[in-house]
Amino acid sequence: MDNTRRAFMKQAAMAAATAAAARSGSAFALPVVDPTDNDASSTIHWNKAPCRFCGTGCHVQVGVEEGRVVAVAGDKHADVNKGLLCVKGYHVGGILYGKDRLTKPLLRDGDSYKEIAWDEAIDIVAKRIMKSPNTFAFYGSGQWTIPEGYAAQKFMKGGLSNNHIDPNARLCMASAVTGFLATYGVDEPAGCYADLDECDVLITWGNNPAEMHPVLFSRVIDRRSQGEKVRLIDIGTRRTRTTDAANDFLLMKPHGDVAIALGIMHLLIENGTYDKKFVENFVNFRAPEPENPTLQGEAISFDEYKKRIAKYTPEHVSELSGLSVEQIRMLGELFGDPKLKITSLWCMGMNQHTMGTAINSLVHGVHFLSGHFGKPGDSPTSLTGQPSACGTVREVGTLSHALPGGRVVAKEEHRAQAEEIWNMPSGRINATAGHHTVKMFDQFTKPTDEGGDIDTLFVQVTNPGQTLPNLNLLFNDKANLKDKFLIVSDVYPTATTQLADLILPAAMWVEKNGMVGNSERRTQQWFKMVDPPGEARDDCWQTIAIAHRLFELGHEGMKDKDGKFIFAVYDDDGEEVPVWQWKHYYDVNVDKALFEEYRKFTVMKHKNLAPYEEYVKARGLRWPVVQQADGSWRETMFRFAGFDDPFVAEGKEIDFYHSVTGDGRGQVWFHDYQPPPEVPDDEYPLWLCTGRVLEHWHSGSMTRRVSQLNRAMPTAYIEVHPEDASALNIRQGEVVTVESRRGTCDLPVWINGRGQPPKGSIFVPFFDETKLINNVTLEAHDPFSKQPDYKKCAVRIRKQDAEVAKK
Ligand SMILES: Nc1nc2c(c(=O)[nH]1)N[C@H]1C(S)=C(S)[C@@H](COP(=O)(O)OP(=O)(O)OC[C@H]3O[C@@H](n4cnc5c(=O)[nH]c(N)nc54)[C@H](O)[C@@H]3O)O[C@H]1N2
Ligand SMILES: Nc1nc2c(c(=O)[nH]1)N[C@H]1C(S)=C(S)[C@@H](COP(=O)(O)OP(=O)(O)OC[C@H]3O[C@@H](n4cnc5c(=O)[nH]c(N)nc54)[C@H](O)[C@@H]3O)O[C@H]1N2
Ligand code: SF4
Ligand SMILES: [Mo]
Repeated sequence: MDNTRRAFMKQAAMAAATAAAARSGSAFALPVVDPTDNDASSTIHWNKAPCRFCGTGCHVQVGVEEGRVVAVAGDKHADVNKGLLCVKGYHVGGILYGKDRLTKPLLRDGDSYKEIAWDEAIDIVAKRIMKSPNTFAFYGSGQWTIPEGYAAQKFMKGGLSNNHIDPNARLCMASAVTGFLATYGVDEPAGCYADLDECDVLITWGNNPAEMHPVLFSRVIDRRSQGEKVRLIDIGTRRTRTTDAANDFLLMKPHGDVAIALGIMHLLIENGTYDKKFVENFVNFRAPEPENPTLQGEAISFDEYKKRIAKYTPEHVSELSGLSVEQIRMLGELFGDPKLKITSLWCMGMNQHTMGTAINSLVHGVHFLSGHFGKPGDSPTSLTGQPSACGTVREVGTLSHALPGGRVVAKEEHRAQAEEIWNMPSGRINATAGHHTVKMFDQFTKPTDEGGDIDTLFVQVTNPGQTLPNLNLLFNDKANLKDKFLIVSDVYPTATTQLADLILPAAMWVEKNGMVGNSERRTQQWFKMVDPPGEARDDCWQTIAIAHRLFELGHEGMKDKDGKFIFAVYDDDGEEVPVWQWKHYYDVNVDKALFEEYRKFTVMKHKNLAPYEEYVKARGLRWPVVQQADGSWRETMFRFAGFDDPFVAEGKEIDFYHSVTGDGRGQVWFHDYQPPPEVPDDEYPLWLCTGRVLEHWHSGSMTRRVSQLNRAMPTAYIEVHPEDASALNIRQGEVVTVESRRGTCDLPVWINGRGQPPKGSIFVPFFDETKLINNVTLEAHDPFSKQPDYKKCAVRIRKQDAEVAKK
């Protein structure tokens, strides 16, 4: 890229991604170095790593001096971000250096904690598990590295024969997964980020990439600023930063997306503009069974499909969705135009949805029916939120029903494959799925004598005490249950550590080796660059150390068929390295050993990964990665498309080679519209939507400790429409109480703020641990994905009485 274009792209990205920080007067530096050549005269040593935060998966260059991260720059060699970063990326180094990092294991001692040695901490955990292995559960994360998740997975399903392992990605990507499985028979997007460089039309279905995937979004804004025509259509329930950049904003009612997708399909059929060739060659039609619907559903004919879709006329869809008839017709015409290249993007609006599986399948269906599929820029692309929700959760399969490489515990053949790779006796893996997240916490916070069958819970790299829905139901009751034991590995004190019985201090990001996988199937690797503070240690080491203590205590599951420790790692001379002892953990590359074992799973469902060393050289590679005749490794940009995907049958244009119907075809689903799980009424007259802001990462545990980010967005707030505010007699900045049937939260009011909800609707971000909006949200979830709906529930606003206001 020439210098002018680079400078320009920097500008465009900064404008799109960091306007908020700039407006609030906070300054941050652009990279002033070219870190790619380590200069011998400099005392700063540079190395590559993916950014710690979002699923975009930008690469940064990390500058280390005297054992500390002192600088961070965008990595111009990275295809994802080409040298750019958003405001969180530029400040990612700061997250290591909050003043209150956890540095010692802490054991609850009445109302306070006492410091204990690691050996004792590991022993306490192992003995609790030994006493009752089946009532133990592991709650993990899409922010686990791939080796961390793989170790946890093997420990639970292979070691303990216990499937109670589930990640926070259940709250995030589960509906995308079930949508892909129902449609393609295999998970994860066909397209990649290059679609954003090629599309003529970009549709965001209720997501806000200007703040949540800012560098990715800047790719589109950049094209536009250079005079290319890209039409941006933002469908959503509130105006956001993304709306500011959109040509069209289509304001819908909550759940309106389902009606809109059905309406587009109706018009494609009615106008005869569906893609006849695509339909004839590449798809089947499907619908849920009338009784006891399953994820697979049942086949229906195209005629039957036409009959069912007939009622979704623009007029009916307008009523259900709140869009005008003209807006629906406009969408129908766009998809009916074969000359356009249309990319759909979505994230939590469609996933955190009690019809999450359905709406995911329907949007894929819109693209199939219209033939907008299989060409660069013409693609339905589900975005991932966390840096490794794809790599660690979906690919490693750390969900309660899954095994690595797209395998599931329910299938005997799949269990046998895992047992073989793990060299474990046949029958070791339990065939029954474990508890999904909501169930897991429900069981953990229910008294044992009332059937609460989880009594020890290990939480790594996630903060459920702030981020689970309906905290009063799913988390806060832990405080009163003395026989329940909560173990939390984190880097800072959080809402979750507050109720912990044992706190384990963790090493984070470049304090350890790691690998993650982003939204576009890109697997990325980095090396440890600095030491963690105090006695903080890697999550993967914690798991292995607990496993080894169990091995010492005689737990049979910690042995393979030959009696060897299930996490045995060998050096180049074939000697076992005692990696369960911290002082030896970095004698070998444990990540590499685990990754090479995990790779064996990835060839089973065409999710092939390259050897570890290939990722050391690259800024990530998109799977499937296959070896070429000349020995080199080739990544895949466009899956299922004959021109790029190595697994498409010879001569085929499109091949859904994991088709659930076994005929290479994808499924176009029909689902009837259903209303949201809770709807405003006289008592609770407002919609509440929750989500995020540019400057903060989720629970804010990391970003609120970086002063530049914290100053830019110091507090959570409630966005209220001016007319609602005046009807309620509330003023800008006034603190009010948001109340639902489940709980309350006090927040300052922001009228005409960052985002603008329509009349009758409010929005609250969830990053602020002093203002827990999840006391208010709803745990209702999709029947297939079990993902809860954080995007809509019924609330009211109460003015605080004079007494409270004075305090
Ligand atoms: N700055 C920052 N970036 C992040 C994160 C972060 O914490 N901070 N987190 C990352 C993670 S893990 C995730 S999952 C993503 C989330 O990224 P997004 O999904 O883009 O963001 P949210 O703020 O969760 O979603 C809010 C949107 O939900 C839409 N919505 C509400 N109801 C409905 C509905 O019924 N249907 C549809 N289709 N849409 C609806 C609204 O239009 C609203 O704008 O962000 C990732 N990126
Ligand atoms: N109201 C509302 N709630 C939501 C959502 C919403 O839209 N609205 N979205 C949901 C979604 S999509 C998501 S993904 C979840 C996210 O929810 P969480 O995963 O609970 O939130 P995070 O803040 O990312 O939690 C990560 C934790 O790990 C710690 N940490 C960082 N690095 C390390 C490490 O290397 N090791 C260890 N052990 N700890 C580390 C951090 O300090 C932090 O406490 O929130 C969900 N909750
Ligand atoms: S867009 Fe996401 S991955 Fe890229 S710098 Fe920002 S937070 Fe990091
Ligand atoms: Mo997420």
